[in-house]
Amino acid sequence: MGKNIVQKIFEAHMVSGETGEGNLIGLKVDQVYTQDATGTMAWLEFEAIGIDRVKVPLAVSYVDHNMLQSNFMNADDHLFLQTAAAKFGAYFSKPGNGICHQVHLERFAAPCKIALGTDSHTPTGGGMGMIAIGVGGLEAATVMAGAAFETNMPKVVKVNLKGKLQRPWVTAMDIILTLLKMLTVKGGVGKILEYGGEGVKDLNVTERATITNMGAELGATTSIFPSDEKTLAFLKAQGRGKDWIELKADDDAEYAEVIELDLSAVEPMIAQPHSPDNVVSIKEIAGKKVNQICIGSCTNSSYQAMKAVASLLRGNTIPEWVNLLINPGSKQVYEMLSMEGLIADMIAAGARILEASCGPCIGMGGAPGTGHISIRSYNRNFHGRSGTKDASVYLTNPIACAVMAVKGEIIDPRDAGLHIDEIKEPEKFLINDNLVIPPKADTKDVKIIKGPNIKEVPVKEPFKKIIDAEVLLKLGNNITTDDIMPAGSKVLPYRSNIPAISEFVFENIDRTFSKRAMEAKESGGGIIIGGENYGQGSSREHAAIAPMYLGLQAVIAKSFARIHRANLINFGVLPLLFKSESDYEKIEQGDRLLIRGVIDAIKGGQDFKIENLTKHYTFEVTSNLNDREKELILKGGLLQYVRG
Ligand code: MIC
Ligand code: SF4
Repeated sequence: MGKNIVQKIFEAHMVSGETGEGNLIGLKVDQVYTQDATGTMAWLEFEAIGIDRVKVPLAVSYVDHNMLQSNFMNADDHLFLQTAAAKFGAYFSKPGNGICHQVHLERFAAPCKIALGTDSHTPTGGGMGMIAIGVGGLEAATVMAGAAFETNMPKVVKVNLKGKLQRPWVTAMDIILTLLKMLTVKGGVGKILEYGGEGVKDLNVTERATITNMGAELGATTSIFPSDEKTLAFLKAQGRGKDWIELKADDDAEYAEVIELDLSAVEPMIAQPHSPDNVVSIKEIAGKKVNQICIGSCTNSSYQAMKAVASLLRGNTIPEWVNLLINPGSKQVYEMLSMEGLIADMIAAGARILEASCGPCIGMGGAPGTGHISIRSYNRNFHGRSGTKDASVYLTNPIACAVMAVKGEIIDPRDAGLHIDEIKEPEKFLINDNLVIPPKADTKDVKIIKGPNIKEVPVKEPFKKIIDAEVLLKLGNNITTDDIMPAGSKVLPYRSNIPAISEFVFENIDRTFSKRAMEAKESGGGIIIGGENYGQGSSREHAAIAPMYLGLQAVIAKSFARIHRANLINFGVLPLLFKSESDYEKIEQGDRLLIRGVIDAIKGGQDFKIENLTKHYTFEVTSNLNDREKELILKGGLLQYVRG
């Protein structure tokens, strides 16, 4: 029987288990990378494990999220990360070098490798033909310390592309928005999307990367493209032709499912507030006046995309009611645009050019005004994520963004009467890695420097036989990690300080949460009730550690997003699933729940009977843990498990 791409890479990296849907497998990992907002925890966790040097062939620590230095905290974190990378043998990508996913794609990603990153958009590397998976910091730390990456084998779904995009107005972003419309933010859960078919050759590596990047919004474990001549051309242009290997699925490869997509039928699309799957064609909502446009982020920051934006802006000017912000994704792209005078075109049109970092995407500056409409070429438009609760954030392709910046309203780019040059990726990129510090051989004299805001990683007490806890909050479907642990310029600097950041848990949903949780901690702790896809979005393990620090014992939900579920388990919090959805309806905030025989249930059949002491009825839940997860949750979490 023929093999698909995913099977080929997995089999070449397998150290335990067998490929086959649902099986627990152990994989040898080639590359691990961290970014600053999740990296401080990851490197503190690596230090706590007590290993001298990373054991993976390549580790990179990036700084790209916490770039607004309004006091000492972020700068101290950067220095901690730099000295930790120096101590433990990782590359360090300095602030200013760019967004981790874009830089990684340019300088390190390679076909047939497996990479883990402490960020949910790590699948960007799938555009290069690698398996790139987003994980929590502790997962990354244990892999860097030499462990295999253990996971249940996801379903492999083929996305069969045919035809060609209607260029130049329709872009790769419209492909992934079309898929989000078809499949929704839950559509990829438990799946790897493998792209194939004739249409693949219409897309270059950075376009493929836009699609795999935003596959995270489908909830997919990752997404991957084949490695072909386009991959070779990109690697050669990056001076890395030797990293190329061909990778393609066998003709008779099998898939759990096949999704057909005709590229020639894809229209310019836009995701409306407040979810990346709330997608319509731009035409359907044309005419709305816009206040802010943001172009860039890890989704749409390639040289090609930025040059197209510059070509559209050239000779035009933005109207008086529009603010245009542009954040190129990497220093490489930024430097090239500057040398070619393209930044000048953007500035002349009225753009505010930001540094090569995440910026407004994560609410690190650039928050829209009250009730404003912000159009972004980014990947997430969750409620409040921009930093302004009542702003309406829309997501669309970078060319459409530039057109809307000029016209001041939502408009199908094909109807705007503007000129755009047809632009391709260059044959040679400018290579200047002066902001990347390579690992050193001798690290014994290196001192790790920790500023006063950097605190130890808290750990959880292992479970007792009984959980007797209060329902602190009942929530609906698709709760994001931004809802659980908000980001933004006020909160992000506390990423290395769990006691301080825990005060912001669920801040945008219920301001009293952390206070109530702390009180409940004294008398047995808390339980959260969630709907479908609980914890979608970011990989931030703070959405698990901070609630754990506040005494959270369990989350009972209809279903969980993959990374958040793993983060809960890694920090000793039980993810429980309702057996009957009608029980979800009956529970209310404030109910007291009693779960007996917790340890036996985890070790045994994983069926738990819960008594609702307030409403006097019993209901059943299950935990669905694999053997490794059972063991580590019983120890109180992954850190205690790896320390033995
Ligand atoms: C995001 O896009 O939500 C982030 C910020 O990049 C996160 C990581 C984080 O919260 O630090 C992600 O995608 O994992
Ligand atoms: Fe940064 Fe936004 Fe990409 Fe997350 S989605 S890595 S915040 S640019």
